Amino acid sequence: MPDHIPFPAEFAARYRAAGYWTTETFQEFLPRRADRFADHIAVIGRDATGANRALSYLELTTSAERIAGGFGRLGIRTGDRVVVQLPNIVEFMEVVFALFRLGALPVFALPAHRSAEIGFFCEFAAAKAYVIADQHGGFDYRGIARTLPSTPHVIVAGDAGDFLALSGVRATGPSDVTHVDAETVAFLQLSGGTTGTPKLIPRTHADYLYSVRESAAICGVSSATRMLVVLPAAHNFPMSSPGFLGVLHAGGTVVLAPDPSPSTAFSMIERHRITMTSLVPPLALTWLAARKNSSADLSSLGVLQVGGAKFTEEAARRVTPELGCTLQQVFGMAEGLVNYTRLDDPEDVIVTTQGRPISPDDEVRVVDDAGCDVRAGEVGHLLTRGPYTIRGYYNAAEHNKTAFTEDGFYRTGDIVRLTESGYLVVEGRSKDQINRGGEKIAAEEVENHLVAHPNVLDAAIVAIPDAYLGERTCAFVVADGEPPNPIALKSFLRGRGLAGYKVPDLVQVVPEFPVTGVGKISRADLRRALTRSWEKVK
Ligand code: J2J
Repeated sequence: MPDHIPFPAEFAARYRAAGYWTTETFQEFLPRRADRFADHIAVIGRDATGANRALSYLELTTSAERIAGGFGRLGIRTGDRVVVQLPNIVEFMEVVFALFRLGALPVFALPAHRSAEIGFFCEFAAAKAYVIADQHGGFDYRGIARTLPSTPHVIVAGDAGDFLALSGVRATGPSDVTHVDAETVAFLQLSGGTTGTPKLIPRTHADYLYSVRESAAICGVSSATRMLVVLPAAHNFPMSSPGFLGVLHAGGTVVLAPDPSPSTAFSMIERHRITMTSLVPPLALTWLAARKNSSADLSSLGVLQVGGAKFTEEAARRVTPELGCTLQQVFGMAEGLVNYTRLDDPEDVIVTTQGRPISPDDEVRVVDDAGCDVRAGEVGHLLTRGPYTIRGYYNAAEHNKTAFTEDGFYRTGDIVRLTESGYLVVEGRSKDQINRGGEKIAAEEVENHLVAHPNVLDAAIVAIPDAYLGERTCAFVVADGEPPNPIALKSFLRGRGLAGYKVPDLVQVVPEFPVTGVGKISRADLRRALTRSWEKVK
């Protein structure tokens, strides 16, 4: 695929020789597991109609094969992109493995995305189809489908209305399969982004499967693992660290939680004898609080993974005593690098660090503003390169020039420190992104939407500290004429089809932005100045 920047030949050769990259692809991933684990239950969860279902490896494989056949008849071919926006329902698994079977590329949208994001993904990736559930969490996804300008095939799990029903797409016979190469792109993940438009992350079969296999080993996943998927399954963390893919790799059982509330999750843990799950810090805090008033039997839960945003040491120390399981901190990114505390690490390491990389060939550099390596143990910018970290975003030549160094290191935008034993501690962030409880918001993207309002002259989004979410967003706005009403401004953003989590928590109208130095200041400086002025107000 021309839009994908491949690994340089000498690196690819090294990763192959080391056995990291194999010839296995996602096309045969599930059929191979079905050969070994045929009648073992692969996935338990609700379907789009709300019915409970449990599918064996064989049943999931057969179902994915039929849907692949149906997609093929619609003209979806190897290499085509398909935007998938499904909640945690069994059709998510069926559809994703159907696309893998065809060698078509899922673009993993999140359930929280709305028409602004989906319209962009469909157009930017020139998607052949958009797959949704009819409704979820009180929202009707068919409404988004109606806003798509050049509507691709819209395929709906549940009540399709005017669109194509997923149930009707299932073919009777198996699909025609064109074999794909392990070093080609398997799917596009989403980046939290730092710029005006979201970025798409091309991951290859070989690089991703390497991270999945190693993650499963590091996290002790086996055919006895029963994982509860609480976070949206489309997110890189519950997908691959080790995620549902790691569990299916090992022949275990994936259980899909319809919602992340502790009451739902605790009863599912008890009923399904769940052994592991993964959460973002705010959810972990909610679970800790709810545990006090719950008598659910959580004794099967061996490992609770927490990642996506910084988990405070104070909260981390409460996990084992209060939930009775091992904590694993996970510091990862959809671009590649994933760090884990190991299950047998001493408690101090588990509660005070964000883990160490998966691979001995993950290259990690901590550098100062000038790009020079800092002294051991000092704080700096994290740069990384390795066998499962991308060399460039999809179709983003300009952005790639700054997002990666000339020698191919990804600039993570994270400020970290390396401990003597090679563990990473996340100390902050240099990128213009807000991490709202694990949900990433690119400041510039929201600012662009704000300045489209007739009464907004200029806007700057900054993060404000929050005990529960870690950070919330504040929009500082300079008015053009009549000052805009904050509530009206928020509904203006929703009306533009922006995902709810990107709508600022607070809007402050200010007469002008602070000027920090002579001449024109950068937006990054402006955001820093506004963050400081916010700290003073508190
Ligand atoms: C602090 N910041 C963290 C942590 C991610 C596993 C786990 C998480 C993600 C993920 C993932 C953090 N402490 N423990 O893809 O496979 C922030 C950093 C990082 C960014 C990446 C996985 N864990 N972060 O969160 O692509 O700023 O991936 O660069 O969504 O989240 O975000 P994302």
